[in-house]
Amino acid sequence: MKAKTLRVGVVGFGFIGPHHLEAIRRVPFADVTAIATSSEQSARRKAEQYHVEKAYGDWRKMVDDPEIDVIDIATPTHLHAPIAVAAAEAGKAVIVDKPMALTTVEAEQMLEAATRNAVVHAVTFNIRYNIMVQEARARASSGEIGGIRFVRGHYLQEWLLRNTDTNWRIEPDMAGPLAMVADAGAHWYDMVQHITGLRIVRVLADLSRFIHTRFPPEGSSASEFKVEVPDFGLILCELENGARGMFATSALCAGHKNDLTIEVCGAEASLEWRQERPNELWIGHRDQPNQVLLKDPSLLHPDAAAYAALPGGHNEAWSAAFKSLMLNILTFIADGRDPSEADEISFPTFRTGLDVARIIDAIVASSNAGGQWKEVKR
Ligand code: SOE
Repeated sequence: MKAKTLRVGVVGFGFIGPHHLEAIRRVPFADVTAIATSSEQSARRKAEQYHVEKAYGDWRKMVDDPEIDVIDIATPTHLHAPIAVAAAEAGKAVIVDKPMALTTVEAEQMLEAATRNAVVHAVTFNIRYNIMVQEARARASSGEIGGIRFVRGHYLQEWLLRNTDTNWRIEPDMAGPLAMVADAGAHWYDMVQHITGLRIVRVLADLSRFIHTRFPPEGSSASEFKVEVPDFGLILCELENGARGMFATSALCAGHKNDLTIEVCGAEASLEWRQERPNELWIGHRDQPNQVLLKDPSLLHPDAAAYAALPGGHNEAWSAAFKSLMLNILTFIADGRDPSEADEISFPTFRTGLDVARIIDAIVASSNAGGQWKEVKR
């Protein structure tokens, strides 16, 4: 029986904040007891809607609240660093949505503050914890697919298809200079490294833009604006064992709702996972028919089956993955574990977030150099 209920304060309650709250509330020994948004009024309204005890119009007051144990940051990326550093200085565990920060410098500051204050720190690379992604990781890391030679994939969506589509994610001062290449790409770069156990060591980027001016929809208070970020990113990469990778990302692809795909090709077999078919894992063979493994804990590697709460045929996907990640993080905090003992596998810490930020930096450098191979500086 955990000693007491972990009291979590969530900062930011737009798209992802409510999903953080839901995942946290599925952990039996935790609760969201406070939320902070950009105004007292909106915080109160959302706190009432989600039955949250406390509402803050200023996140600093929530960070200073002695009755909050964990600060969970679900704001746009530009606010991650100041909130995370303040929370660490206040001695509170810190959970940050991905990508961790706008820049590597910010990420280093966040890791330094968390380390110096000896607080648990985590980044919600949630997609990793889909059960069949964990099956892919178990098979790749066990060596059963052979040495990794090639990874490929994409993260394609459609919500920026029209020139009237806008969102904070394409505003450089809120989401950085790469938009989807960093925002959605962060998931893929992390998953390559998580599944294969191999680091991305260099990249070559070709970034392009197709919509140069966006016109917010009728009635919007926003005015038309010149787009400064890429609409499309093509990334080649090399892994530390010499394997090669190929990634494409855009939110201008009609029909792709939330299409992250990753394939790992080994010397013996291939594995492919698609987020839009999350309970399946495709297994490619040379000397036997290919397989599509449907999530069934009785057929999975124990490390993957451990993430399944339901038997075969009962779909578990995006929300279940987020719950699994929050359970791993909050269990580690509730058990009073030493933050330096976090293994990066059961949950990604700021060390993983910083590593992905360094990959993104190398992509920026490659693009700025007109598409030259650039090393990931570690
Ligand atoms: C990007 O469009 C995005 O919103 C990511 O930021 C989220 O992490 C992903 O879950 C859905 O797509």
